[in-house]
Amino acid sequence: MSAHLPPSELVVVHEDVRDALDAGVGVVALESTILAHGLPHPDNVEIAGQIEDAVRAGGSVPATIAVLDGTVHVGLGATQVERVCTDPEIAKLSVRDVGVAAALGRSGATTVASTSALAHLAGIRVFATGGLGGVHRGASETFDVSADLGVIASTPVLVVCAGVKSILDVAGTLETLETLSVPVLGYRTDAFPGFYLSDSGHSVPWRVESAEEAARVVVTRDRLGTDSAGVVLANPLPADRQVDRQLHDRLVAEGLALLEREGVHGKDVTPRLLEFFHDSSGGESLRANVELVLANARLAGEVAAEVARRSASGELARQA
Ligand code: PSU
Ligand code: MN
Repeated sequence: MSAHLPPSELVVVHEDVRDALDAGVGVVALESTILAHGLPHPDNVEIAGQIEDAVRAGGSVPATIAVLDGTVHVGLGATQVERVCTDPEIAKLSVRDVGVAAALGRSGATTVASTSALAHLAGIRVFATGGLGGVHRGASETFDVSADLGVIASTPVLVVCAGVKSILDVAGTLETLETLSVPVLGYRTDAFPGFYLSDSGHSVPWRVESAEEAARVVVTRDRLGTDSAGVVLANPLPADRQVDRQLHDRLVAEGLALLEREGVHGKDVTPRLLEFFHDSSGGESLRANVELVLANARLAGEVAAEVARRSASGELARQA
């Protein structure tokens, strides 16, 4: 699938990313909202580098995506990553915000939704993150359903994540993914992960045993052309690395009460909760968060490398 890139004053693809795409090397998109709004400063700067290294260890090239002074960047240099991690003016941009930020010359970090959309524009097929946005508890009253779900449903990018947090309505999120025709694959698991927990208590419809199998799903779906939905690849923390369940349940209950008390809503919900978890878990939530993001980046690196390899050999087969 070739990318139809917008003009370069709007979207700049980093040289390393462009070279990798041209050479048929795997590329993994990375979101910047987890850096700017999901992980505490100053740890986020070092973690950003570790995430990129994990993609490389998986055999692919990382492309962290953000909007800086009105320009979309697909692939950031170290100074730009540092700015995303440090600048308090960095907004949180979902897809609807990207064009506005571009027009007004603003800067912002991209969510799962906007990162997927921009990755697709650049011809990137695989994306790694921590947790997906989803259906919030009480959504039947508040209508708070993350734009992540709708965008994944219409954007052919595979997203590696550790499920969704149990602050969300996990069952409702899975039902919505089914309604939107987004395939959900468990990586070596039958259970949909619960971010800090290895098992959310809900099952996944499909299970794959390897990066190679996940890549085969991407390439086969492309060749079949049934639809242009993305794929969710759910990668759980190993059971012995998950957050203690009692601590987890306490944090979720207290976090939800805090939102209520502070009247937090809309796009501030997730960042506020993450901040609360990091402040109140004695480092446990951060430890687990970092481990799962690194594991997802590594796996995404392996899947993207395999997708690239299969796509290249498909090209050769067609030319022969
Ligand atoms: N889940 C996490 N950490 C995060 C996010 C989600 O565990 O940082 C971020 C992602 O960028 C995701 C966004 O796309 O929050 C979803 O926000 P909302 O619910 O406002 O759509
Ligand atoms: Mn929301």
